[in-house]
Amino acid sequence: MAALTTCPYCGVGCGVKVTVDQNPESGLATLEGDESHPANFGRLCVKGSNLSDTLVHDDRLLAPQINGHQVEWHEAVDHIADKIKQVVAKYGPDSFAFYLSGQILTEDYYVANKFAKGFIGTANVDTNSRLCMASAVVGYKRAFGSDTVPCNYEDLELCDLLIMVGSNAAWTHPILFQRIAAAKEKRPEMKVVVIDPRATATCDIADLHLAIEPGSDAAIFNFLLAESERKGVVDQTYVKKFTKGYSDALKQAKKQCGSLEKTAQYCGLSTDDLSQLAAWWCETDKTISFYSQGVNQSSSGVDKCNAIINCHLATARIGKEGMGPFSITGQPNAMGGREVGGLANQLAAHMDFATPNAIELVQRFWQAPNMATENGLKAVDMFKAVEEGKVKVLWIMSTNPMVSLPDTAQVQRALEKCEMVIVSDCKQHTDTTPFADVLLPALPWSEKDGTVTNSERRISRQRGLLPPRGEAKPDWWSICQVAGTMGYQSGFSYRGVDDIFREHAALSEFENNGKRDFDIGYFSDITEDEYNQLLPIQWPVTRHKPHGTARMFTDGKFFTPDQKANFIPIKVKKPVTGQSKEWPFILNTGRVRDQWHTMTRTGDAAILSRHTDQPYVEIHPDDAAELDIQNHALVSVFSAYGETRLRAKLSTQVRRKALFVPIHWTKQFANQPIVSSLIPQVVDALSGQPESKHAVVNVKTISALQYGYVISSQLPVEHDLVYWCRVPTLTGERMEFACSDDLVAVHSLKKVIEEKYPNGEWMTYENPLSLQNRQVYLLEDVPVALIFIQQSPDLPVSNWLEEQVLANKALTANERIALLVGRSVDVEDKGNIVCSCYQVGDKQIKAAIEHGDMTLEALGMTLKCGSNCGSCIPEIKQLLPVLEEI
Ligand SMILES: Nc1nc2c(c(=O)[nH]1)N[C@H]1C(S)=C(S)[C@@H](COP(=O)(O)OP(=O)(O)OC[C@H]3O[C@@H](n4cnc5c(=O)[nH]c(N)nc54)[C@H](O)[C@@H]3O)O[C@H]1N2
Ligand SMILES: Nc1nc2c(c(=O)[nH]1)N[C@H]1C(S)=C(S)[C@@H](COP(=O)(O)OP(=O)(O)OC[C@H]3O[C@@H](n4cnc5c(=O)[nH]c(N)nc54)[C@H](O)[C@@H]3O)O[C@H]1N2
Ligand code: SF4
Ligand SMILES: [Mo]
Repeated sequence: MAALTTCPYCGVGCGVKVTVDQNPESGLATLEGDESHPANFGRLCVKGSNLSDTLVHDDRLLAPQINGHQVEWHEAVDHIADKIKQVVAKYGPDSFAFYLSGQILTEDYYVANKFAKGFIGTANVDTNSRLCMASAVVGYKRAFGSDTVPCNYEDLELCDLLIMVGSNAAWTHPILFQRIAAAKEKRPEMKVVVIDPRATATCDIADLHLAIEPGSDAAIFNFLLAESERKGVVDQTYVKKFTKGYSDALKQAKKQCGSLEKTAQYCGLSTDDLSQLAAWWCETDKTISFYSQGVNQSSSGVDKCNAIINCHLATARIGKEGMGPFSITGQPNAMGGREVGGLANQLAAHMDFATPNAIELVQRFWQAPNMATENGLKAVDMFKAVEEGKVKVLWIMSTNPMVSLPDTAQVQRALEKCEMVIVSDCKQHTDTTPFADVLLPALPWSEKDGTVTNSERRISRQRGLLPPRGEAKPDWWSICQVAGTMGYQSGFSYRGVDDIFREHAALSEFENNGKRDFDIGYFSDITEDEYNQLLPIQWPVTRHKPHGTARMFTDGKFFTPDQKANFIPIKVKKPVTGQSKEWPFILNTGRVRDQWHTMTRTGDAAILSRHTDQPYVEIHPDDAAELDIQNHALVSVFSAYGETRLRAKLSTQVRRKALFVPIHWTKQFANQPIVSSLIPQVVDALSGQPESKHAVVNVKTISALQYGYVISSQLPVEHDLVYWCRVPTLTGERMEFACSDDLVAVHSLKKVIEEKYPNGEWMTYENPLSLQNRQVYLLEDVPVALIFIQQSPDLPVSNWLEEQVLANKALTANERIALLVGRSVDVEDKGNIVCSCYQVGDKQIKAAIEHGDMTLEALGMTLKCGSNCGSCIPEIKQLLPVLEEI
């Protein structure tokens, strides 16, 4: 029977319909979009469609471990409980800290927050959401008095002007992007503006792309505020009745950004483009500003958010259909974390330590013996305190800080110094697990059970569909075990996940009476069955509003003491680090289409690796020419904090003197790919969010004597290589490498292969002209390894070649020759995969275009590309006009 659940990737929160295989151990039999879910109405993007391939099976962490030795749960729990008791007695409650994640479920979050803030007595509960939406939270709270997303997804379809600021939604929130694209296709008069220093796939639907100077967003919105006043589009009645602080904000905006020319110059834009945006802004009532990490991950992220919100308050474009300032969240449950208050500067259920009577109220509700009374440490400060020896026990849950926090060298020092690092994860090997003293096995998606909240405040169920493997347990359960062992059984003896949800709902309603926006009191007495049947619903869900709430602030009342929204005067600031002769490049970081974060789930799926197979740095061709960097060359991108080794990708999509590096690759996949190692721990003073989109760096080529790859099963890297990178294939992997010696590394690789597959034979082919060398290792005529080497870095890669190795098929004489020369005569070379769903490559698309398929629809008919999830449509469209000119 089909069961409904929610996608565990991005904050769109799409509904997924699955059937479980007859033998549940083997996974899911079918997986498709849930037509009844209001986020996606049945559609899934490429990551969602491939969820079955990314169930965590390989390298699963299946039992608790202490110092690398497998133990029983009760031993691990006793060990942790003893240590927490000991450090709290000796150094006080703040010697303990949780570092959580927007990917745990609301119920996990609730229990962690309660345990730390009510029972241990510390507010050192922070999360990777600090790196993600902390600035957006503070922006909303400063303006509205509460962390409330006013709009919903439908508004994105109803608006007439959509300003996408620092968002590459085409790749990061694909289903929402497709809803927007479909709305625009229906109503071409709807305008879309993209503000991003890079030209991205999102620009595909843009009427205007403003490739701004990095970090200059606030100036644009200050200018729009000044312009709104000049053009008379400020709603003076609304401003007077429902807001305060307008004139100060306007004064400040005019002071720095009153002039079109000066603002355009500051933002690196043409006056025509900026005035076009201002004209559309002034004439369009139904406007949404949709913002993401290009806004949040900045040393002035909160100010950027408030510069945007100011404009919406001034024009009363909030609380109505098709308008509002819309911060889109990244993770599947960053919103749930915000709701329970799982951040160091929140208390619980949208109450802060500074909220009058809140500490006493929560203490009474929890019956808590040791209430925390003030803010705890935010992520970056938390890791500093760990390094300083102030935090002695750190419990990391569902996040990979050795990859995602800025200045990973500092993170490593902190983890090495810490007396006890506990890591709860589903994987045995991540970049963080080697630093754990205690490893706790958690349930991944499909096994874990609970609720998540998406970007439009919609609570949905993630359901436990498959049986838990090994000794893995829910995260909430492990916390309750530790709390119980420390003597707090009464607060943590939940019978099941529904019990936790009811308590969470009851706290949201407790002595609330409309004072707090977050209220799901309607659920405080639902039964287990009702919880299991819960349909997606937008909070608040109260006894007066049992069907949820589509939009907030419809009555102009806010959650500040006088119910008026605040304008905030915004002083425009540049990013903290500036370019210099030593550090001439600005480094920007972000996501690629088919990978998720640190690749612990998507990294092993061959299909998802074909779109972008290895870590790269995007550099403008003119900058590359000056530095003599060729496309696909190996380069070192380095800063005062660290070094990465990447492939160069020449592209005019980045500005001059700007680089872009994806965040995903880790030491599990390449030798030195971690972009966060280059980024200083510069944070926004108000939100503590790191400036992850901005560092100053330099770049140079790396030279090697030999470049090549080996296709086989996973091989250990035993030799010192200048570069290596693992790319999963359908039957094993391709490991690309570069070495600085003349073939010593290749000999050592061959030895590893011979040891792994004894009694095989090598066939070798050397092309005397190109000096390319290809060696195939056969075991009873079946190729089990293939090594290719040449003296230049731009390696010819072919999916066909990869599919022949370990295919369990003996080769004919002709096939042997084809393999040695590296290509089959009768199999088409697809080129780089563009459409992951149907595995259609750019060479196939270009050929079809040459044969007359000049539209997306025609290509879809011929090759099927773009006709399933649609995530690749922007890229297919990019191929179209280029070839039309031929
Ligand atoms: N495929 C995929 N999708 C994901 C994720 C993933 O890992 N993979 N992760 C999810 C998560 S947790 C998050 S938070 C979201 C993030 O979603 P997004 O914020 O859309 O993604 P990013 O690529 O981090 O950054 C967005 C854009 O900000 C731009 N930018 C950089 N500096 C500036 C600036 O100063 N001003 C402006 N206006 N723009 C700037 C970058 O060039 C980039 O194109 O994605 C979610 N979705
Ligand atoms: N330079 C730079 N740095 C960035 C960003 C950027 O744009 N640029 N973006 C930032 C943002 S927005 C984000 S959200 C972060 C993301 O960064 P991380 O949170 O570090 O990335 P993930 O790979 O999602 O880590 C999740 C970990 O939890 C494990 N896991 C999955 N499910 C569960 C579960 O249910 N329970 C437990 N216990 N473990 C589980 C996974 O195996 C994985 O190891 O990166 C941030 N860092
Ligand atoms: S857009 Fe894709 S990744 Fe995001 S929730 Fe939907 S299916 Fe999952
Ligand atoms: Mo995020």
